[in-house]
Amino acid sequence: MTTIKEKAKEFTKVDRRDGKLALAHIYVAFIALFIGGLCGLLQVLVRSGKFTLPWGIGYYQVLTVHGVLLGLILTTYFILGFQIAAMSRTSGTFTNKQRSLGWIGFWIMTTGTVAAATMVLLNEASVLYTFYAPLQAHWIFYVGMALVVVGSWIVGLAKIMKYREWRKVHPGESSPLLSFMVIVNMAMWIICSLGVAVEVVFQLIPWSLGWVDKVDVLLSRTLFWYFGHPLVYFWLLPAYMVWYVVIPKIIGGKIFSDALARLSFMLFLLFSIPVGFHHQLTEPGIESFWKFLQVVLTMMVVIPSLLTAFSMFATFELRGRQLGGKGLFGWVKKLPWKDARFAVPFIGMAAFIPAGAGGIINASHQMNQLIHNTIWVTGHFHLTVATTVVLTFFGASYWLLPHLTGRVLTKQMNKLAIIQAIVWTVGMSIMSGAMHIVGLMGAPRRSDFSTYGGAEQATDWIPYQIAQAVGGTILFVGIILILYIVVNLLFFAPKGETEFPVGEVSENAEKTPMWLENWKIWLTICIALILFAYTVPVIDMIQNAPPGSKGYKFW
Ligand code: HAS
Ligand code: CU
Repeated sequence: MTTIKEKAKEFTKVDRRDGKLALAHIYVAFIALFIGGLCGLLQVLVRSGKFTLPWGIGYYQVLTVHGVLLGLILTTYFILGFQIAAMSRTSGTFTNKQRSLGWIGFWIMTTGTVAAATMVLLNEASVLYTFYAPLQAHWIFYVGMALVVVGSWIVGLAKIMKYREWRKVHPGESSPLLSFMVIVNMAMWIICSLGVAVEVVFQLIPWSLGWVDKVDVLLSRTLFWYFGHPLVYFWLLPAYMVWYVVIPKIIGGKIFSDALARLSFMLFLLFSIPVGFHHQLTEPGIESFWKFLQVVLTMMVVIPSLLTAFSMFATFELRGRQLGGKGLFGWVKKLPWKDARFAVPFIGMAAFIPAGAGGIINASHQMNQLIHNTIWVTGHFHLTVATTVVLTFFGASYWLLPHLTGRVLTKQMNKLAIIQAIVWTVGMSIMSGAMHIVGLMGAPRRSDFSTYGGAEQATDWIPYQIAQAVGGTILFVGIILILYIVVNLLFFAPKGETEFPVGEVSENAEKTPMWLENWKIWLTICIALILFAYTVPVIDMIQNAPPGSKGYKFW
């Protein structure tokens, strides 16, 4: 029987057909980055008070395009593409049947994306990326969103089939770490997106078609956040895959512990779903006990991030000392700072320290009263998803794209990639910093420019809004730079072979216990926790539901 190590060697070169499927997803992701990024620039300019949108384009229309394309489309497509490459690399080439499923899913998603985007562009769906009821979009927007979800399930099914096939051929062995992580990531996505699918199919579509005139707002938001919180971990886990599995190889070190990595992924699966109420702490109609319970579970989901921080530091320190780093911090200097594949995701990791701290503030019930619905929250998620996750995805693109296209990253592009990350960091620090501060001063999120009739408090916000515009403009320069590098890697970089780096586990690590991969146990606990956190409050919501709300179109 071939060992995992030998297997991994066999697949350093991507199967062209798998590569094409992965690339198709990645193309859509970067097109979304371009359009979504442009909208971001327009927003910060509008909010500075110095710019008005031309041709009757609405602020909320632009904000919807920005949120949907960057939060939902860029992320989902990049992740699915990355996962396809990761499965193909660590578990072997997809079978024709699995790959066909992948393509079917891709086209369903893409049809949905185009349908939803068209409705937003026609100004029929300016409901933002959370599509909160009672704002009501055109039904085609909701159908489009449903298709994106269904398509992603089919792509996920292809990966699950691949994983099962590997396990069948290798009974009694732990699956390749990266494949295992892909499956946890997908399981989380499938379980949580059931919530938004129920919301869209049973509540929003019939209501927007006029089959029913009222919608239960609280229930719809609860279903949304049952999905919306694990959604953010669906974005984060692929970044963690890069940190745990790829970065050790890039720096020439070893994975600190296979078991610890698996444990942290399983903890994410358990604790990232039953916590949606931390987005609804200020909403009436949910008894405080259930909010408290979900806040406790939210604090539990911090643990696997702390495990990750510990294990990344350990990997870095071990490698730095191996290279001769002395003293308490001498090893830091030994890390490959000039290699964009390491330096760019590292900035992402560093950003996660303040980003995560902000998250803990948000989740604390009392402090949430201060920041909820202020632009502090926008500052928080631009550090988490738009810095930690996105910079890790950019860093991964520098080997993933050439790996898939049969090209290499040149020295100049590597340099430009580091400049890109610095531009991003500067722009984001200014923009997100201003958002955090002015959020504490009460400035609202999801809001067009207004002086509120010259109210003193509102005038105090304006300098920060100008700072946001400065930061946002610098970020847009960052978007141009990354797109330049991406186009180079896709079409112009010199031909050659680039490896998909997959680290080996340290010899000192304990052997991975098999129970870490016992899906029966984990899925049972996962479902039990969801039922525990949601059953009573949801029954309560349905039984004591107010009459419901008609739809509103404020744009
Ligand atoms: Fe959050 C709102 C709580 C993490 C994204 N969050 C949002 C929204 C988004 C988002 C998009 O409880 C807005 C949704 C909307 O539109 O309304 N969040 C948390 C908590 C965490 C957290 C407790 N969020 C994330 C991540 C996201 C994300 C990750 C995307 C990827 N968030 C909230 C709450 C709200 C919220 C409330 C609602 C607010 C409201 O009222 O509306 C935690 O998971 C964070 C734990 C992380 C840490 C950091 C560990 C550090 C690590 C770095 C290691 C680095 C190393 C390198 C070793 C404690 C792993 C060394 C570096 C050196 C510099 C030396
Ligand atoms: Cu959350």
